[in-house]
Amino acid sequence: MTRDEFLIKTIPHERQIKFQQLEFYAFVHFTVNTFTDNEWGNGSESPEIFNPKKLDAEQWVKAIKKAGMKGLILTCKHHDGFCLWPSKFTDHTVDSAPYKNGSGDVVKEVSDACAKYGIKFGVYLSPWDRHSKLYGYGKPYNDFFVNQLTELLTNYGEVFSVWFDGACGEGENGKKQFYDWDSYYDTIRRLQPNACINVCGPDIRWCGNEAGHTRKAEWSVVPERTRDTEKIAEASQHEDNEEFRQREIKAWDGDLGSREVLLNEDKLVWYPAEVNTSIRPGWFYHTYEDDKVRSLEDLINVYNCSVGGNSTFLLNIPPTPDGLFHENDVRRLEEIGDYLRKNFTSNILDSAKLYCADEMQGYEIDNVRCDNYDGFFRTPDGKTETTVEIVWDSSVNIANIVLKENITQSQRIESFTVTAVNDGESKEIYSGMVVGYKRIVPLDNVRAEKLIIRITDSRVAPTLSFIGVYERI
Ligand code: FUL
Repeated sequence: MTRDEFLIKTIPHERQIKFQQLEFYAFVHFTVNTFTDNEWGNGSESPEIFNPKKLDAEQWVKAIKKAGMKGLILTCKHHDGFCLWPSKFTDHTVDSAPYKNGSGDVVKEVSDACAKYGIKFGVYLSPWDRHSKLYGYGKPYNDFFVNQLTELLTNYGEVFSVWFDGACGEGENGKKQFYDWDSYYDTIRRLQPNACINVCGPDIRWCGNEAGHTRKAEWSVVPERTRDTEKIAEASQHEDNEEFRQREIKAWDGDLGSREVLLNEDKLVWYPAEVNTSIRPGWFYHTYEDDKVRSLEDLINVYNCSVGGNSTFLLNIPPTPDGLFHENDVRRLEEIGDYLRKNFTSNILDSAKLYCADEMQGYEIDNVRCDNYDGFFRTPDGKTETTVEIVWDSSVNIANIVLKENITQSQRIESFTVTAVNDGESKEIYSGMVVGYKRIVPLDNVRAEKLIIRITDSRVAPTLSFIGVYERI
């Protein structure tokens, strides 16, 4: 077996494919911090302050749906330990809050609203709990955590994601809590086998920053040790450990999966990136950030680089103390939805002819007209370069090109270029590295009668499951 043949043996689990297909989904940070104006609570906040008088989970869900998002992950418990659901394992919950006279359950309201509007529901449960007296005492805390996880994964319908943060402080005893990740993962696999475990988990990796940046080449096939959660969580505490530092792969390292990086790795995993960032500077709501909602241009750029850069995009929108999304955020979400509809609806590939000299029987180039993995294009093994021509009868205006590999066959394409031909004149208009699940090539109305897509390097043989060429409507 050649090295490249070994690399393409790593493929996604079904749950990872389904997750990546969601593409764009919401984070909602909401807890006592919303009322104290803080980003991190210390666990001593009184539940008395939690009283979102106008809370309307349907308003949140309708707004994210309009933006084209497919899921929502709620901070059911952040580092402060306050539970948005009436957990039986602590009284530091909505039960002790004035909200709905202690009979509220925000997790239920949000999961019900998601179910009503066809949005997937996910849970963020902070392993670091600054309120719990058990924190720092080992097993008793881990049991408590598993009990809370069990409540969330049993009582609120299907969960698509369990999002674990790496933050880990000391307990009141001055001791660090060792998280029993294996028992957390076992609980999730047992109760919600289709859920992906993100960040401090084996299914979806943190892209390495919270600003919304994506690497030029975001690889889904990476060394297994990339997902060593203990090491991510403990990274800062091991700075003096030379041997550890040499072995460690940090989530923010520049290159996680090129051939060179994988050269001496014998254990690889499918571990795709998620880009998580907030629509405002903070994760929680602050009035003073009402005029700091990120611009449409900025967010579209993050979208193109993440969803269109072989990653998923988790965008946080923090509700106000009233329990509503602020009108500025709602407006921006609507604008994103409008932009996506205008730019990715009219696929003019339908009116073009497709040519490729390296077609194989059963893997013809025309298979890329259908956006699924049932039919796809590929070249014969060993043919790592190929050229696809897309030809119209007369010139067209192109706003975006979308390329997708068939990731059930692993991630193979390593570099490609796009050339536009207009009035017989050729010009290379884009050169990129990976494609993976999806590559968006934003072009802003390039005129062309012909496009030439050259795949200039790939592992074993490139696949394409879909090509979209979009004009703006
Ligand atoms: C971080 C947390 O400390 C922030 O408060 C926020 O929840 C972010 C998504 O993850 O690690």
